[in-house]
Amino acid sequence: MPLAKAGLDRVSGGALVGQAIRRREDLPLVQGQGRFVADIPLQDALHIAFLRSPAAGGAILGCETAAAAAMPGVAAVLTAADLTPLGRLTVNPVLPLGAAPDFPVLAAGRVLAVGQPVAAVLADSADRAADAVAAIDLSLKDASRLPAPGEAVFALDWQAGDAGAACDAAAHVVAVEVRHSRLAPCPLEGRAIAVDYHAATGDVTVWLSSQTPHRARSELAGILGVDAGRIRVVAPDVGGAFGMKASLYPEEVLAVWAAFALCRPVRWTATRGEDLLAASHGRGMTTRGRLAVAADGRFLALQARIDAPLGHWLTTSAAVPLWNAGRILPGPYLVPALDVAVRGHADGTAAVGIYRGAGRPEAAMLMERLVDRAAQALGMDPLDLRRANLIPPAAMPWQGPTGIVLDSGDYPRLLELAAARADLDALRAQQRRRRAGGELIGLGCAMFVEPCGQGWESARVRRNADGSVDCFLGGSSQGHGRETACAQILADLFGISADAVTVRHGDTADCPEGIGALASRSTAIGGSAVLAAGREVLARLPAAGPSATVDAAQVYPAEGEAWGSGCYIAQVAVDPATGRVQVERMVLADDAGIVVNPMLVAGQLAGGMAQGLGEALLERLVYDTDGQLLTGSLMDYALPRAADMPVLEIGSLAGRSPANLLGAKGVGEAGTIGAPAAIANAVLDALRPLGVQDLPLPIGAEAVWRAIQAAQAAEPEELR
Ligand code: SMO
Repeated sequence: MPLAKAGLDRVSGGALVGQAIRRREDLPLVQGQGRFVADIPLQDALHIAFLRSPAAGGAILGCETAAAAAMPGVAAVLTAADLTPLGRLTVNPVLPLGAAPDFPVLAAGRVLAVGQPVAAVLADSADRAADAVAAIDLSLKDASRLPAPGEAVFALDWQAGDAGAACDAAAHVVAVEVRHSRLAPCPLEGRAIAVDYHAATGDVTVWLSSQTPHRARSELAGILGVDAGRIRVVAPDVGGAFGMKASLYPEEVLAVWAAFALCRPVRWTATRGEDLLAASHGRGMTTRGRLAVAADGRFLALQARIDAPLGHWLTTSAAVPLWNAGRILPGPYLVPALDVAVRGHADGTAAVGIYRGAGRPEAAMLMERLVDRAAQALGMDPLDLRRANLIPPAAMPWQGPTGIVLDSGDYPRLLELAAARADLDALRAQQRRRRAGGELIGLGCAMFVEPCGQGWESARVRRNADGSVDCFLGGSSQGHGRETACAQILADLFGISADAVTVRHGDTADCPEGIGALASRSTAIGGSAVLAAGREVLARLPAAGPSATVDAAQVYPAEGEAWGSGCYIAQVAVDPATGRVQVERMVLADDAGIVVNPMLVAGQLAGGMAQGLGEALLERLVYDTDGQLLTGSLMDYALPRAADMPVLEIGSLAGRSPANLLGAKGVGEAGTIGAPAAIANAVLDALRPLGVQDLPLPIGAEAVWRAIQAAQAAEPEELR
């Protein structure tokens, strides 16, 4: 894969920032030396298995546990009645969501969704625990079908100008509705927790597959009513998270509660099926938008209504995707009038929360579909229409109509970079030639902006007497190369080799309080915290003398939000006989600000791109009308495979963000944001000669085939 040439705007004139040095994490991981939660040895641990609700609703008439409790190896069978009163999960403070909602750890009185934990068996082996679960007799009254989504539990609105009047008066108004599939984040490592109980102190150590270990500790303390000092949380190697491991889960709270209550080590490792059923899902939004356009192509107004299912309980950041999807509109474009409403609805399904992108892909899909449709209405080239409406770099920082402030970015240059990289004129010529030969070939473009986290992150840096440097991150890692990137920053700063820098993270016992590995914040804000702490150590060095150990901790508050951006161009071929879509080319032009390590950026883009391709073409969680999950295994839920992936052609504009010390922006979610919209636009472009105007997500072979058949049956004028 060609690597991006990063702008080598270095942190300190050193040699490492900007270099594609290899990830220090990889050698042990590929040698099987990784240490994940399930690898943590625990003496005499009890294993948990959960009885999960078989129905989407209904009153619990009885839950007979005596037979299960009498089975060999079973130490306890717990239902809601056995639990002490517990607190609630905190709601992410970025969200205006009033009081914390209910947070049932085990179903009490009623079941709320298929898969909800109702009872927990603790036994001396995972198999014995699972066997005992089968012996629990749960009876439900009026086990119900999937209820219709209820009243909105979350609502936000943004208005600027008079969008309604602008739409009434505009030369063109185009409309798009997009129903996003619900997706399963599917990290390689599922949820896992191992809790050691220290008999001498009554404290616990919690190994948790988490992207937010500090938050997990404070939430556990709050929910259990225990002093946080009695809980140490350690996130060891984490095999991906993608937003799915940012919130604490009922199962995890139960495990820690049980360790305290039974004074025993306890562990639970979710099966893939349990995660598909009961870990948080992503996406699922329905977006409806109208874009008003003047006769000359200027965008005049955007109206959007976005609805999302939130499931039967709310994760910490449940409404963040809605908040993001709304506030990001209209993306990188100048649109003077805007009217956006987002609504989140509780329902009888698994919790829906953040998943890589978290509202950004939905905003990009809506806007980019609208722009392509407007280009069609105007008879304009879709890239020319974008060129005519992009926010110019001279206007930065730009306050958008929802109140966001885009810190920096050169969107026109990004577009030209992508168009040049794709050699768009040649592609168009090729498309005409192949179309004339009967092939269905499409080109699609998508532009997007990517907010990269708000608030603060922290780091502690220690320069040892031998000149080596130790760094303790407040943030954590979900396998995305934090140790390598932070070592590069500090090696440059101290003028030492990267090998002389050790980086620790994920342990609340020795790392400063931090937020975590999410929202594309790790480099932009976390990297800035590392830089700030390192500079503080350097400043103290002269007074301390060369052979002293000097230590400094910094809580770094970002001055503003850094906004990454991108322009992606996809070329697809659609098989007219089967409807199968093949992505032939994928050009990614990104502005990730100061790039610490272009290999990490390329890795982020490839992973995000694979998930974006899955979203566009393959992935969908399906519930039936009874609320049963029909896609409960990876035989039914289609993840992309290596053969589905095109070679990525990556270009990079390394601007500098003024929003943080390092000048970095995020790129961890970029692939998931730009790829679905670019691919969807490309497939629609391929099918436009047949009269196909819309396609459902995912754009699977059957959906495409049906759309082709329907269009041919309708005999569009141009084919007669
Ligand atoms: S969806 Mo991300 O882990 O903020």
